[in-house]
Amino acid sequence: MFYKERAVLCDIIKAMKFAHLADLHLGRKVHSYSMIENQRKVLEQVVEKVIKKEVDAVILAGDIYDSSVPEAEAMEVLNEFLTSLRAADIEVFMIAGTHDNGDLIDYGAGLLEAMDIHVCGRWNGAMECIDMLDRYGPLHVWCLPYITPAMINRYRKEEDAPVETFTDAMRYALSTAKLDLEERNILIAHQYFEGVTVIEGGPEDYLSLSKEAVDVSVIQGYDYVALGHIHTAQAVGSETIRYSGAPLNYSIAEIGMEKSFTLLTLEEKGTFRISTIALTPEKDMLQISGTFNDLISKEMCDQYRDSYVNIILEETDEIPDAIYALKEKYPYVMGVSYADGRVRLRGKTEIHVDLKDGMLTEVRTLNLKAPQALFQEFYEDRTGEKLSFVQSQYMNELIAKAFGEEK
Ligand SMILES: [Mn+2]
Repeated sequence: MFYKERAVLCDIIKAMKFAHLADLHLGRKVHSYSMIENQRKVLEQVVEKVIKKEVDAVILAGDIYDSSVPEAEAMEVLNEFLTSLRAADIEVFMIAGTHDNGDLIDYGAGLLEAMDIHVCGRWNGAMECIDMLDRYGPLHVWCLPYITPAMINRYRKEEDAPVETFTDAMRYALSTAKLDLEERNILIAHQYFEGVTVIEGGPEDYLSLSKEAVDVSVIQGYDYVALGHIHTAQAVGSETIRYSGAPLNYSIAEIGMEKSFTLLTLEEKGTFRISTIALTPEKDMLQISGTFNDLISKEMCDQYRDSYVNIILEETDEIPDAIYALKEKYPYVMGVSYADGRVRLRGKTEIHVDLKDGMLTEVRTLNLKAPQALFQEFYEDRTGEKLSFVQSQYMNELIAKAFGEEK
């Protein structure tokens, strides 16, 4: 058993107040634009708000970084955030998510622990618990980093059958926590639970999520469950099992959605208060539309130049090189498409697909190659192999279907 046990005599005269955040994705690039300044600013806003709300502890429920090899500036932003929280005497609980490298999150864990920053990057065979105390008695915070069946099996005992599904993995992980149901318990985790709302075309990888689905009924006995992984704030199964959502929008599909963090006050066992605190991004993500001439007008450019914009062109005819002209006016253009949703492929058109976000970001006419030939080249570039006969036949069918009469 690997336990971290510690009694914290924290502010014994009042109820504990937690701010629950997740999915910071520090270092995230959206359509190749760095989000780091926006992230720095939104975390400054979080610090301001948690101080004002007299929060005792901040929970970061995974996906701290966007990458398992975060860039220096992403680490710098996390460092600034943690330092500001500690300067305000706020404790921190932090677990690793799907995007994080657990070993990296665990780096310096012992030193951070001494600073009241509790990190849990790796599954070590049993749930870790940090014990706290307030005027209502003991409060146990259980930390579970993102787990997969393979990670669980690595640590399971000889006599245990290997777990196969994510639900079984979660059930097993939770079984290692010796819960005292008379006392208050918080769980921090980063998994995908069945029944949550995921935005189509949003930041989460839809396909891999469905393989990871966990049945929410495996969670029993916790007074609050602080989840990460799904970027839209929501409760799942019960009011006290919640995703805080990400603090910023990270995809076009999320445009117009409000971002927030969750504020939790735990009083005596069974009594709690939950609210959400809205966050305002320094640089907004917006959708703007108009004719090409509207869009390049001074008024529109002045208004939206500093925002991340998804542009909808209200034109029936194609404007050659529209994206380049628009990129000059709007430095943070995330995508350009036509209002009728059709991709113009008159003649032979080169298509650029930003695969990271799985979205079509550019269409430009170069009178070069047919889509079939372009896909062939793209496939070869990515895999180093040529399409097989069956594969190219399949692609031809798909392309014929997608582009229909304009083929
Ligand atoms: Mn995430």
